[in-house]
Amino acid sequence: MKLSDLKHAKLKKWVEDFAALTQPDEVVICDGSPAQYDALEDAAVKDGLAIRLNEEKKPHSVLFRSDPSDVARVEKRTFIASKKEEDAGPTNNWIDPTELKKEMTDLYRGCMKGRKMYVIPFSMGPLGSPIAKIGVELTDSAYVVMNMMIMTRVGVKVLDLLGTDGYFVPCYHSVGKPLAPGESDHGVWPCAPIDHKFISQFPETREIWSYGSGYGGNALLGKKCLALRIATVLARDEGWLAEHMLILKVTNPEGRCRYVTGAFPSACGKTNLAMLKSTIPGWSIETVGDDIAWMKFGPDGYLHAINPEAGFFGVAPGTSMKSNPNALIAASKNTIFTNVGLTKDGDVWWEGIGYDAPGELIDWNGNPWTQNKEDKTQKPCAHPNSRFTAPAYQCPCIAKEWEDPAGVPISAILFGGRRPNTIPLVHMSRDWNHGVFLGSIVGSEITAATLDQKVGTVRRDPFAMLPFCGYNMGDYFQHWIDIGKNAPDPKKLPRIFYVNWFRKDKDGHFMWPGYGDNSRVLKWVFQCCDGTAKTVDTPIGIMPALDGFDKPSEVSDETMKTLLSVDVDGWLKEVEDIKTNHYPKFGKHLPKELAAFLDTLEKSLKAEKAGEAEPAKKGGHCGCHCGKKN
Ligand code: OXD
Ligand code: MN
Repeated sequence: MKLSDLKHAKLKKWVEDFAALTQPDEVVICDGSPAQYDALEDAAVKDGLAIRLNEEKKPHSVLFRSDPSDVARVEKRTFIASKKEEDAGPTNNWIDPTELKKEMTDLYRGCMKGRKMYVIPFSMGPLGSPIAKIGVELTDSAYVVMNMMIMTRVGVKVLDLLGTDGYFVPCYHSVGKPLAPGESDHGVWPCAPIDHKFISQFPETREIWSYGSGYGGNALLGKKCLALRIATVLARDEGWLAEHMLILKVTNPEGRCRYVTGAFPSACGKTNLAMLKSTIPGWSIETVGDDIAWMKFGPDGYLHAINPEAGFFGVAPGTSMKSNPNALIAASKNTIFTNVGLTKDGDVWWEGIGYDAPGELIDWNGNPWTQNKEDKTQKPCAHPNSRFTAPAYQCPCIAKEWEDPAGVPISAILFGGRRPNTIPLVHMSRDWNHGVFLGSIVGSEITAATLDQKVGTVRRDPFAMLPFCGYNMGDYFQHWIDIGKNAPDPKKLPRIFYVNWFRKDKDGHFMWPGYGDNSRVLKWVFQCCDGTAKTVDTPIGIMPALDGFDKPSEVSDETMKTLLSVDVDGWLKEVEDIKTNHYPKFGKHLPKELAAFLDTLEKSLKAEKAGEAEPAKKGGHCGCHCGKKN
C-alpha cells in the first residue's frame, strides 16, 4: 500500500507534511498483514536489533535489547502542554504548548534521515465499537510498529473505518537518531539523550508528540499517551471514563458471572490479578484486560467497559508458572521480548521465572552472565522492567467477550496499593461518592528510595492515575463525581471497593497469601453486588463479617481478624497525611464532597477511639446505592 492510496485527504496531507519535516528515505503504510510483520522482523534481525529465538522453544518470537538509557517510561520528560498551567494541574509537568511545539519541531527537522517512516493506523478497542477510538502513529521505529501490531488493531481495516474524513488522534514519534548516508544501526538501539526525550500530550488539540525514546509507553503511543492521557480528556468532555484498570470476569459455581475493574499503581500485580487462578472450588476468573479500561454507560444503564488494547505489555521478572501461568502461556509464541536474558539454546530467562538459569546466558546488556546465587550483589540478568509483548488472544483465560464491541457491564470497581499497614484486606464504599473518595486517596508505600520520598512513606497515586491523567487531577475527581450524578440509573452504578493484598506482620511477613487466594476477596465482592454478603458497618466503610468470609486454611483466625479490622490509630494518621500532604495540592479544584468525606471519616474514627461509636452493625448490605439495608 502506498501513500497515494490513502483516501482520507486530511490524513494524507498530515503524513506528507510530517515526512517533509522529518525527511525519511521512504514512507511505508502499515496494512496490518502478517507478511508485513514478518518483513519488519526480518529487517530488525538483519540490522542486529533483534535476535530470533529458538523456533521450538518460542515459535515466531524475537528478543530486542534496548539502550541502557532507554528502559522505562520517563515521567520527568512527560509533559501535559495545555494553554494554561492550571489545566495541567499540580501532578503533571506542564510546558507552554507553543514553545514546546517550536522546540520539538526543531528536533523533528530531518530526524528520520536514512530511515523509513511508518504510518500506523490503529484502533484502540474492538473495531467499530461505540467506545473505541482511532489513532494514527507516524514513527521511524520498526520495533514500535511490531509492538503496535500486537498491542492494538492495525491496518487496512482501520483505514476503511476512517473512510475519507473520519476522526483520528494524530501521534508523532521518532527515536531521534537520524542516520548518515550509508550508516545503519549496527545492532545499537537508536534513541536520543535524556534531555532530548519528550513525551508530550496536547490536550486541547488532542495531539501526541513523542521524541527520543523507543521504549514502551514512551513510544507505543496507543497505550499510556492515547488510551490514558488524551483519552481522559476525551472522556471528561464526552461523559465517560478512561482508566488505568484491569477488567476481569468472575463466574460463581451456579455459572452466573460479574465483571470487575481494578486500578492499582504500576508494579502492584495488576496482570497477575487479571489472570489469577481461583483457589475456591467452582469459582473461576477470566481476563478481559490487564491495564486499561474505557467505561461508558450502555443503553441498559450500566457502565460498560472495553479493553482498548489487544495485547499484554507485561513485566517479565517475577512471572512464573506459579505466579502467573496464564501470562507465561500467552507469551509462549508470537511474542516480542525486550531486555530479558537469553539462554544458549535460544530461549529467554529472567529472575523469578521459577527455575535456575541454565548455564551461561547473555544478559540484557548483551554480556555473558552466569547465575551465582551466593553473590547477593550480582546484577540481574534481565532488566527489572524487561517486558513481553504478547497477543491477548493467546491467553488461556481470556474471556470470550473480550472483543465484544458493546463492552462488558461492570458490577464492581476495585482500588488498591501496596500498604504494609493500616489498610484492611477489603472494604466497600457506602456509595458512589464515598468510592470516589477512596480512589482519590490510593497510595503505595515507598519501598526503595528511588523517588524523592523517604522509604516507608506513602506515595499517593489517586486512582493509580498519577502519571496518566491528561488534565488537572482535582477536575478529574470532579468528573468521577459527575459520572455518578449523571448516571442514567444510580442503582446500576458499580460498587466501589478498596483492597490491600500487601499487609505485613510485625516480623515483616505478608499476612495474606495473595495470588489465587485473592479470588476469596472477589467472591465477597460478588456477594456484595448480589446483596448476599455478610457485612459489618465500620467507621471506614462496609467490611466482611469474619464468619462471612471464605478464609484460606493456612491463614489463622487471629491473622484474619487483623486483616479485617479497622486500625483506628493507623487511619487517623492516614487522615492527617491526606489533610496535610495530599488534598491541599488540589486547592480550589478539590471537590467539596471529598473534603467532607475526610472530615466525616476523622470524626467517626475519633468517636470510635473515644468509645462513643455504636457497636459495629452486622447485616447484609443490599449492594446497590439506594442506601437500604436488608
Ligand atoms: C505499565 C505501567 O507499564 O503502568 O503498564 O507502568
Ligand atoms: Mn499500567
